[in-house]
Amino acid sequence: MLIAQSMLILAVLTITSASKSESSENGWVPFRGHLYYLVRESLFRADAEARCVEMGGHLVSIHNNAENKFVHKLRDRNAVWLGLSKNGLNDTYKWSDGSPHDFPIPWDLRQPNEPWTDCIFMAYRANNLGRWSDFFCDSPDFPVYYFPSPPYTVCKKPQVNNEL
Ligand SMILES: [Ca+2]
Repeated sequence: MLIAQSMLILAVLTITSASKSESSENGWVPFRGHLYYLVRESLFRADAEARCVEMGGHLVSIHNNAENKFVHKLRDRNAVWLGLSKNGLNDTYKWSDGSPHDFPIPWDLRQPNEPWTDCIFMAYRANNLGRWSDFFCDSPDFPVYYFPSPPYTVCKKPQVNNEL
């Protein structure tokens, strides 16, 4: 009985220390070699990228389904800017951090629907599974269902060992 109790306590301690190591104290959250930060402030796209650069990173880039799921969870149901943008009508997308555009865009329902807009974000919806939408980069008139408006921001930077 005593052994069983000791093992239970050990298990609880192990779980506690594991979950603590997954979130760094300065608000950056690690995932597979990078750190991510949810900036809870409504910003136009250019200001959002500038904020991420100030913090040593860029707007988040996403390269596979696992990373998209992670960012979707981190954003906590807020609309958030992604680092992907398009150059006018030529349909050439690029990430602000310079990484390759190697992940097929998981468009939300009825997206993309504004070919004259250049910026990409995850819209607020409880059930959209982290799919993406296009919209103007600097419109003060985001529809209310894109709450918050303009969106919050997810920044990303490489994880360096001495930062955790
Ligand atoms: Ca759209």
